[in-house]
Amino acid sequence: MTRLSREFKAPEDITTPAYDRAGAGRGIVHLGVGAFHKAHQAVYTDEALAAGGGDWMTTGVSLRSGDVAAGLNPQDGLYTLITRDGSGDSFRVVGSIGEVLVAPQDPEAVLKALTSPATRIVSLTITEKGYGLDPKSGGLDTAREDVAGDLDNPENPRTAVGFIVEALRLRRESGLGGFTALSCDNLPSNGHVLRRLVHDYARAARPGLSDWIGDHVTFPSTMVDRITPASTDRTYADVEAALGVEDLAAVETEPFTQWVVEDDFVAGRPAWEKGGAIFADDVAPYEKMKLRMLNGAHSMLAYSGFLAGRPLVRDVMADADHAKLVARHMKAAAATLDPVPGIDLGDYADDLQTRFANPAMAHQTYQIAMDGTQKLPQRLLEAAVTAVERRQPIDAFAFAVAAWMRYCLGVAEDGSSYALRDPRETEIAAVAGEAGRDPGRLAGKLTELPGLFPAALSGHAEWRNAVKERLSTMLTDGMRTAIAREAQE
Ligand code: CS2
Repeated sequence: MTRLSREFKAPEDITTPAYDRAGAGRGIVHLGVGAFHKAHQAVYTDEALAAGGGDWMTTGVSLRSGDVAAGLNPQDGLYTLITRDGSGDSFRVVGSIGEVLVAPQDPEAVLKALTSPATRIVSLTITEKGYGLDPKSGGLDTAREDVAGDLDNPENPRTAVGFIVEALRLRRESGLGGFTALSCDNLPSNGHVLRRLVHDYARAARPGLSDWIGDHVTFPSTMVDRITPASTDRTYADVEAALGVEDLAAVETEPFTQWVVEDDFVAGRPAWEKGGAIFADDVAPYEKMKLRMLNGAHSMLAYSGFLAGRPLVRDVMADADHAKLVARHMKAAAATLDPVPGIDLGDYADDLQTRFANPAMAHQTYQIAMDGTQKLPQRLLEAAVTAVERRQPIDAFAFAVAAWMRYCLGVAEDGSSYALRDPRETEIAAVAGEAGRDPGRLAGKLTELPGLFPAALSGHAEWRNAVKERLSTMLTDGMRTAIAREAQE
């Protein structure tokens, strides 16, 4: 089987890049090219290039492993995107990524791309833990090993923020302008977060650079949304069957896609609106809505679903009680939000449930369960604080948090163990080891993990009790019973 490459002639019904890929310059460097970027921003850029041209091809960067590069580079950056729903699959070949650099293998090449005069946007999908954020201060966690290492040796960065600041220093030195730094991760006010971290880092490593950054770099916030499961053998096999070509970079996703972006770019941007992006003055309300309703419900169903023996999101939705808890969660989350311009939150919740139930998507609960300590605050805990303040029901949030605590034990109900895949897993394992299956002790110790739970919850007796009781049911009677009981309330 030949491999996908620029020589490939696609069957007629398959969309392929309708623009001059080799002739278009590289205007974007994207840090963290993974399945999500390939199913989301890269498609908007592909549409923008097809509609209006421009020098907006992307140089991808992997900050850790070489896997994505090994898939994409031999294919000239091309890959197939499968869109799946109940009515069948559709395929298109996306061409907006020119090549992928692997930072640990060739950091010089990454700095060269970042300091190219053509680079005008540096975008990021590096996951929550990639930012080096100290949840307590909201600033840079200078005690973190990778951050501290970069601060000691800023010319040879390893972290995303380290690369950005070093690139900006070099750009200033050679008389170039700045760029737009565009965070596309699931963090509230992601642009503000990134701005703060970049300035904290610059002040610590490069005194004097911070003012220049203030004048030459913007940090628009964005809300991103497209459910993208990790690719599997089935993804590759389906592309082979449909296109007659081997594609080791293929990704699969759902039909729905959404991107709300603050229109604050220092040196231009692609016509992303051609791909359906929405430009808004303030994305914060959209982001909060998505984080609390979509991602919050996702995290709840991931922990409870994984432990209830439901490996896929759609398995959760196929169980009437569990689906009821998903709906309840979204409703409780919606009640913590202020009105969102142009959106009916009830309709939004209905649409989310349809998306979660997509019968063609194999989205693993175990995938979503990853990195809980990085996700809980913005998805569940902030909403719970608002619910407490407004004297609204807290049950949905208490159930979700109890499910995470049960998950922290690292042992399934059949006694098999699993990896937590959380940057704080060593700390969690120590806590879980001490507490064992005693719900009061386990809940108490996890609640006291430094920097995780806000005082408004950890010091709130009713909240603590609501969590502990649910955790107790989960440990004594099992997750399925806990779900059934909760659905009756
Ligand atoms: C999910 C998200 O893995 C997760 O934590 O909740 O990746 C989710 O699928 C996306 O945010 C949807 O846009």
